[in-house]
Amino acid sequence: MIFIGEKINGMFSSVRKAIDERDSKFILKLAESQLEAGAKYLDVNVGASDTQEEDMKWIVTELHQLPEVQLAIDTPNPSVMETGLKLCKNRPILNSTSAETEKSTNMLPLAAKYGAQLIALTIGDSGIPSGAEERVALAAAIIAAANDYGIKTEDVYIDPVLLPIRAAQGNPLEVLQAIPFIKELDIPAPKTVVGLSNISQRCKSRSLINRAFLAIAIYVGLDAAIADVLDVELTQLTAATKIALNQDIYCDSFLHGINKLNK
Ligand code: THG
Repeated sequence: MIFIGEKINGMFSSVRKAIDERDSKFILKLAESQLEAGAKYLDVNVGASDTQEEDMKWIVTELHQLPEVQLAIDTPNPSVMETGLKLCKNRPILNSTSAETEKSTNMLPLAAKYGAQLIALTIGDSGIPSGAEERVALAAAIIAAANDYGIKTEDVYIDPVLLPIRAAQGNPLEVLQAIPFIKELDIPAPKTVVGLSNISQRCKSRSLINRAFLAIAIYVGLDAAIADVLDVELTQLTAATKIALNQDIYCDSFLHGINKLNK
């Protein structure tokens, strides 16, 4: 499982405050703790304020105090996106484009120009589809469009749009059913990703819902998750799930680790 740490997001009031106050110490600590907890990439979303361009410039520059850091620049604004991508020293991820005409026209050239990997949502000009089949069809269209810009299929992460279970009870199952078909669309396969914490927004027992979904998603072939990597049991669950699926032939040491944790 490729983890993309979700915490550098203006949606969190503490992060919003740190961005406004240019508190680089807070941001760097949050970045480092996510990397230590197993994040390969950090999602960076400064929100949609009047200062978003300057905010993106500041935060991406500060995050490079960690020289190896790999960022997923998360904004719907093409100009803010370019500002972020331009400052990335290590290969970035563009988060996100979609199958919407305007999104592909604006975002795909940026991914190509900066050699970025791509997260693409299965949203079309008529919105977010309700079913798995339409998600797969939109994923196919996205891959074809990305390939036209010279972006390789294996550099595309298809995001089948996980919604809060409170708002759309049938959504998670449609997402799970779409994943294996998306993986079949090309050889080599595209990758798949979800915004995991979306599912439990405005729910109690959030981490439990996140974990339950992730275990099943691993079974159907999910490659990556934008997730709360500071939830230790969530990241441990990926190893435990691999054991359950017989995907880890050297599981003894991990089982031993679990025993220790449970003491
Ligand atoms: N797909 C892609 N990118 C994404 C998402 C996605 N980026 C953003 C989001 N979804 C994934 N990241 C988060 C980050 C935080 C939360 C959910 C998803 C979250 N935040 C708390 C809340 O809303 O309750 C904030 C609470 C607080 O203020 O402290 O749950 O799907 N490609």
